[in-house]
Amino acid sequence: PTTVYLKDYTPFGFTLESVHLTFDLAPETTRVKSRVLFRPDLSAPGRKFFLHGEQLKLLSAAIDGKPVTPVITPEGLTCQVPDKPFEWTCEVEIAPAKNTALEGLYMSNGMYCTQCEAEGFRKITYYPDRPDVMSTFTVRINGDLPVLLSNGNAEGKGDDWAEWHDPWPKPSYLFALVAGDLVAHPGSFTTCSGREVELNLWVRPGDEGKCAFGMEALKKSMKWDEEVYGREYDLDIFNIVAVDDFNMGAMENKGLNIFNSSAVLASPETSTDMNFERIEAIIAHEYFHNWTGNRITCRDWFQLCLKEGLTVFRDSQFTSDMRSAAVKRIGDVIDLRARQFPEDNGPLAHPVRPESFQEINNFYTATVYEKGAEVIGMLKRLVGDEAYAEALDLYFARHDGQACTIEDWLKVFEDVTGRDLGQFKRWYQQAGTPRLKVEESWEDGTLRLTFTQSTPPSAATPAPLPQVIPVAVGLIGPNGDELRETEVLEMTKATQTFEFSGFPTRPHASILRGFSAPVILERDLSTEERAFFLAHDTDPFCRWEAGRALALDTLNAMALRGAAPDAHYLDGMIAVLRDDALDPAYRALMLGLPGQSELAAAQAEAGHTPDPDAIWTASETLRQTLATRAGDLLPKIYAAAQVDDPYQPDAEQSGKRALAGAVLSLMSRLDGGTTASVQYARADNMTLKLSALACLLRAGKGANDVAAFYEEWRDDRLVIDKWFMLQVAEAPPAKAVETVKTLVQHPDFNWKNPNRFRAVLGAFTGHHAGFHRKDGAGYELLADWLIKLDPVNPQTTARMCSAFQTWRRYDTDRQALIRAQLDRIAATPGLSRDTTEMITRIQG
Ligand code: DPP
Ligand code: ZN
Repeated sequence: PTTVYLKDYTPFGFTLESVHLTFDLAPETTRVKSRVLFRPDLSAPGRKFFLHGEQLKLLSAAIDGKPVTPVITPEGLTCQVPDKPFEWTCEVEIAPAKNTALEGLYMSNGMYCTQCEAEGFRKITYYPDRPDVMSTFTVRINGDLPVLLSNGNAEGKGDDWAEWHDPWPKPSYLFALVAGDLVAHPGSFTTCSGREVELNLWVRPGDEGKCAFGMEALKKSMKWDEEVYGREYDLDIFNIVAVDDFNMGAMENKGLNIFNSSAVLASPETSTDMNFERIEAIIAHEYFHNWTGNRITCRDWFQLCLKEGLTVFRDSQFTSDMRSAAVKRIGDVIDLRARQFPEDNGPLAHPVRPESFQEINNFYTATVYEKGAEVIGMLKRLVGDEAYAEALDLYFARHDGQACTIEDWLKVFEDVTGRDLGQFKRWYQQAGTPRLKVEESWEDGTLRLTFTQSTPPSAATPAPLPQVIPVAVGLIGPNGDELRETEVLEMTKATQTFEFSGFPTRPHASILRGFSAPVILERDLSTEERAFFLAHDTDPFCRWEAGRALALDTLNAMALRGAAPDAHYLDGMIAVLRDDALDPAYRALMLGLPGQSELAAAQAEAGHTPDPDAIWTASETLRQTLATRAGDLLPKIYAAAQVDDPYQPDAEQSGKRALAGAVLSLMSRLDGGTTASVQYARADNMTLKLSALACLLRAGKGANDVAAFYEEWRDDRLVIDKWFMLQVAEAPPAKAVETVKTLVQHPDFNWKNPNRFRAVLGAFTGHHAGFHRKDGAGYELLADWLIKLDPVNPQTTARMCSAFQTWRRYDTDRQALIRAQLDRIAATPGLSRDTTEMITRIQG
């Protein structure tokens, strides 16, 4: 496979004046005609007329009406073209019904749909399929189907055709087409300048009742982007379509967003509070792309974080405004540590802006998205809110309609603030999570904090240099009072000391408030000191973090040395449980334990070899001990956290249900599931149903309810995904492999559907002790399924390979077992480029 490098970027050498496409839809023989006006850029002498195209049957091609015979390779075609503007026409045939990879034009439940990001358009027709080539599109769809959609505004339609025109120049990855038997949930939005926009959420008949929440989320997003970023919508119509077979969450195609149905359809009976929150965020995310991604796009795919980091940052601001900022921040940190840290500290480590790739689909990663968003958060913290707003205004004004780079992005901040962001740019260029060590000293009324940063070298970044690290620090007195305003220390060197003077007694330093930088903080604190922060820190993140650190320490001591559960942790949690003044959602987060994979990472970081069974046992023991200690307290808190009002998926009610769920899971360890049974029987919403069913399964009592649940919901794909997922997640470690082996025999295990595949195999890779079974049966099972899925859907296969990325953490026996599976996958004849690249990188 060939490797593409950032440094090799060259412009296309032709401008596209316009694009006309005509689709004659048929499942196995769709015809696509294209007519494109090319104008050669005469100042680009080395220009080469190369059009991408894969798996296409070329029927005819012509330049200015004269037939031509291009040279065709598996990647595309080349052709002699004139040194003056010309019209390229061609016709190809494709087979959407045979497209199981779900890239390009494919079919899902009898409906035609597309996914073109990153490089799917080349499976639709021959075209310069690169994000820096932008043009206006006019699309004619011929097909005998009730609904025919494409980007932009509707130009006309008849019984079996429709025409669409998108006036905004766009790259091909934002092209979309949808055709099928769909119904609309309609809505409308009046923009800040008074334009009426028609809104539609298109779904399959039967799903009409699951649209209202998504539609409201869309309107809120449109309003928020006007108010906070000054961004107005720019077409007469905005369509969202729900699709069951989709590799990702959703896609921001201009004026025609396509969503995985799991990321848009919701109702109280079928969706959990977490589903609702995620849907609200994804709708916002895709909508926000209209400006950060579509109006201003990426010059090449190395710049993916330009649109994704910024858009994730924007959607997290939106969620913070709609719900609780503290809860959102903590949730984001949990997610970053669970998904991005392992990537950044293993064989798949890459910079936020990678410098090479073989398959770009493999770089839609937590590093590009979530670390990319963290980098923007740091930038905002460093320059301040006002300068951030000014820089964004300049970014939109200066680059509207362009395909840009990280250099363009940083330049607007430099121009607005006069700062040199040369060193800050390393956040985009260097892989690896910086370790930030802090040492404290106290003398004559002065507290000195000495920070030392170091980033472990990786294949992607063999010699990391010091980065700019904003460290938010607060100082707290012995009673918990704030002694001074939180200050953002700006660390730029490898080692740096900051002084705080004039205190009669030694203050407590609350460090990395709000998780002000995506680093691993190394700080030797006594258990007493952590307990102090857990009780007194006024920064919600640091307070939560203190509890987390206590949990981590005690779990590691239990797993590694057979220690008893730490009293400070238990006392601290009892105090949290009792503290009615705390937001229930926050209390629920406090009660959560670090993930078992996170514990394994922490042990490996400290030079130990993690034992998945010991980690599982320690986690169970600690939960059981906390439940016993809390005892009588639990039913009272559970009762207080009940919601009497009709179900709403808002922050307030969700927070109460989250707390009730956390408490129920403790109670079930004492009452054997009695309370959970009652909750399960009474629940009128999926959040309460699922939290109860999980407790019953853990108590070994859920078999009948699981069977009844299936009968009740067998016609609802999204609920059945949950049914599969829950059984895997709640299986005891020794039974996880067998549970998966049984579930894949189920007639509803449609493994070609990415959601269903992930519900079973994805949940399995998240079951730390089950997946890492000592005899390697888990590794073999996953490898079997990856080998089976790869020829059908390389993208989803490649993504799931990352379950193996942490293999060097474990003992030599497990390493050998995993290595054998990696070798077996790598040796599979015809393995896709996607999976080959992932496995090769993981092998290291
Ligand atoms: N561009 C898409 C998104 O992140 C990727 N599927 O929203
Ligand atoms: Zn995105």
